Amino acid sequence: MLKISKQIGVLATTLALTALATAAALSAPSVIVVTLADGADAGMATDMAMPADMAGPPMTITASSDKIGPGEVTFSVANQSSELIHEMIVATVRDPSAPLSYIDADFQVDEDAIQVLGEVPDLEPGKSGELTLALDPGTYVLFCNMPGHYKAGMWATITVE
Ligand SMILES: [Cu+2]
Repeated sequence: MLKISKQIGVLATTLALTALATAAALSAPSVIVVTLADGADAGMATDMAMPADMAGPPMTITASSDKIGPGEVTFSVANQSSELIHEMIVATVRDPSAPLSYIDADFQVDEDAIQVLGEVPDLEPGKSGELTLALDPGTYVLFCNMPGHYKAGMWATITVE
């Protein structure tokens, strides 16, 4: 009797684990579609001699949702530019009211001063890429760090809660 009840116990445990695995498989990661874009003659905006506010058409990074639940998130990133390379970097935002640390001489966000969680780097025009991260509640910034692009407008924030 003891042996049989032990086996039933093992079976029950196995069934419970199977149920957990099935539940995990069913809750697919959230997907955020991210679009990277720039104006028709956005080549102007790469002219480093110009201040960002005079740099021609704005560059944009657009997320399909700015608020999601915690857990696995897949960023499906498409560079819609016809001529420029863009990228998407995901970083933790400790203080949503403060701008990211910036290196003026390089026209780039200082990636060493922030907590970068992952990126879809250097997407050629028309190309796409994916990044999956497990995100805890908090605020995150998505941005492109090709020189000049952050200040030209390529950043967006998302909230996980
Ligand atoms: Cu860019």
